[in-house]
Amino acid sequence: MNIYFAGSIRGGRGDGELYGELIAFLSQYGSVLTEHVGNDVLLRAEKMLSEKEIFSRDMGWLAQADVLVAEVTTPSLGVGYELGIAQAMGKRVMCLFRPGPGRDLSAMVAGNNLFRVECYQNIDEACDLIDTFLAAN
Ligand code: 6K6
Repeated sequence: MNIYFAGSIRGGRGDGELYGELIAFLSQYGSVLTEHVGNDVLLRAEKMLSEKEIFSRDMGWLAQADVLVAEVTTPSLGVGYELGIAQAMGKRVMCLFRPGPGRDLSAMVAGNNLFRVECYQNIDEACDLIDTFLAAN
């Protein structure tokens, strides 16, 4: 299975370590095409690429993906764009959101019946939700 993991980069890196843990868990199910999203060392190397190179490579990976798993707690324009494109491409999409004070998930995600949107509080809960989603393949 090819898995595209989406998480905030320029929207804010507050959950960067958590993305790394989710990617490590997802790797049990297949190949995670976007490992750099959860790894600040790999992400630094991305800065060598032009904006156009990043965009076309990521869109190519999204086309190859069987599933998109997005962590949407930190709002990100790039993640929102990837979600819309994944929907247009007919991909299975899961969005993971950690509710908390001052956090309000966009209705364009929360209200989209084509996405599996799940709330969680900790990594163990997130992994259980991923298990259920990917097992129902
Ligand atoms: C590194 C540090 C700052 O910028 C970079 C290089 N940028 C990117 N490298 C790889 N993927 C990217 C980059 N910018 C956006 N993306 C894609 O969009 C990823 O797949 C993320 O899921 C999403 C993040 O979007 P923003 O708007 O939060 O950056």
